[in-house]
Amino acid sequence: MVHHTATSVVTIERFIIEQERLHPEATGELSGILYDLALAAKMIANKVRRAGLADILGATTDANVQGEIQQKLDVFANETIVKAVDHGGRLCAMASEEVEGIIPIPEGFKCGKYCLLFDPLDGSSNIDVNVPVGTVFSILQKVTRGRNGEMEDLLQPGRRQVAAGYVIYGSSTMLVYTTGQGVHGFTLDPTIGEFLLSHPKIVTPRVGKYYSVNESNFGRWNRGVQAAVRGLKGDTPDLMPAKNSRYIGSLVADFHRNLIAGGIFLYPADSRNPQGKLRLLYEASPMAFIAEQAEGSATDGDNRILDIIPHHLHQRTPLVIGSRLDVGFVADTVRRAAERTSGPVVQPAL
Ligand code: FDP
Repeated sequence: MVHHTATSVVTIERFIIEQERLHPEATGELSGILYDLALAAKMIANKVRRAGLADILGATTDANVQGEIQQKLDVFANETIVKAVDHGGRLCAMASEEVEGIIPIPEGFKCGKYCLLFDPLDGSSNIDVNVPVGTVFSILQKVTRGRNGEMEDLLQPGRRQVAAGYVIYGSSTMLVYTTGQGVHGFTLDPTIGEFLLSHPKIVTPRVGKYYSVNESNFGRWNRGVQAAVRGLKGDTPDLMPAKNSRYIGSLVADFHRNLIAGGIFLYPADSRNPQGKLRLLYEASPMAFIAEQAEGSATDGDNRILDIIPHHLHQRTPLVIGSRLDVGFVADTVRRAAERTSGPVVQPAL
């Protein structure tokens, strides 16, 4: 990694170029996708910031593929990202949380060797109330041989990601990403329109201050999850010191806070959401890559998130993610409870 002095101003462009130089075999295609995403992020940030002023709020008539009401800003964010990346000749297929099937590269444009999966505006139920929202992205390398990317290219386990990141549209706009060389965060300086390196080499604390979970689901969780959350609140102080609670209900914001300050985010399965609520490919997998690169971890309770083999684009998964020892505590507690009710479980705890 290139070392910068505390006073040097490093734009995201310069940082990406410097990282690319560390890989003589790099063709610059991945860097190109990251630039394009940074541009899309600036355009979305601009719109999100004016959301309360412009007449853009309110639901469109389409219900998206998840059956939720789609906000107009989701549609804008989705189109902005597709238009920013579809013509660059670097991608062969895309998939979005807002779109049911594969988003192909339009005829007439070159196809490249990467696939992009993204959640254009996560936490969108929060837009109306001025709570941070985010964009999440994941980049995979194509494995099939034809011109166009196929489902097989998109349905790869998270450990094959070549890059992942998110943008948080909060009190400031930040872009945080990894290409497998640590996690780096950039803050948008709105006066010059550039993302500047503000958080090089983010390492999340091994034990966090916070736990983040929607506790209104408590009565719908299994006993193991209930015991784990009680433990996070201080029920088993010899195993886990009590934590403070923070829950925004916007994954990117909850994850980002815990990444920096240390903490654990959980969205377990419950009786209403037996597979959990969050999407494996657009949310859990990219966040898990970032968490692991920051020395944290991510599990569905039994399996490392990055090892789960996806079967369909919009698959959901339970998610426990964040500081390594906290995630281990939850996985152990859930596993012990499962053993008590149904005999030993084969998967090792994290
Ligand atoms: P939202 O429904 O607002 O789009 O992925 C969906 C998500 O937000 C996440 O951002 C967030 O972490 C979670 O759902 C919140 O769900 P609950 O409202 O059930 O807590």
